[in-house]
Amino acid sequence: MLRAVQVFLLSSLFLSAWSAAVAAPEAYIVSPKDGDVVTSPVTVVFGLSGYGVAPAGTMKEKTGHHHLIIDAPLPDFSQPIPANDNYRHFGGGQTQATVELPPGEHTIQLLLGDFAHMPHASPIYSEVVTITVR
Ligand SMILES: [Cu+2]
Repeated sequence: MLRAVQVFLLSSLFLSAWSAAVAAPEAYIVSPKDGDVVTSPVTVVFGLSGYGVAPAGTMKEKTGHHHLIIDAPLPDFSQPIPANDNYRHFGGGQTQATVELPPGEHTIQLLLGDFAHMPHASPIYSEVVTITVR
């Protein structure tokens, strides 16, 4: 019985270590939440797991910087991420941003870019969050 418990504990330890090692990196918007009604300016908090945040220009494996996509679709992954009001770069390594948005419904989404503002080979992007600015 004790032996069975030991085997079980060891295998679950091994499994959790293994799944942590192979878990896909993930970008997510911590806040606001999907469906939130907010006032402008809106502070958007960026989340990232499995990868690190590094400023643009820093060539380091498994890192990138955040891009906030506002009211626009994901861009062409084979090109550098556009830079305009709809695709905002946070090349300083910022993990949150405060943006002015006119009243109405808006979508926001994160896309990680590498040192050269390119999406990664397996692009890392968040779910789309829809908010309403009062
Ligand atoms: Cu960029």
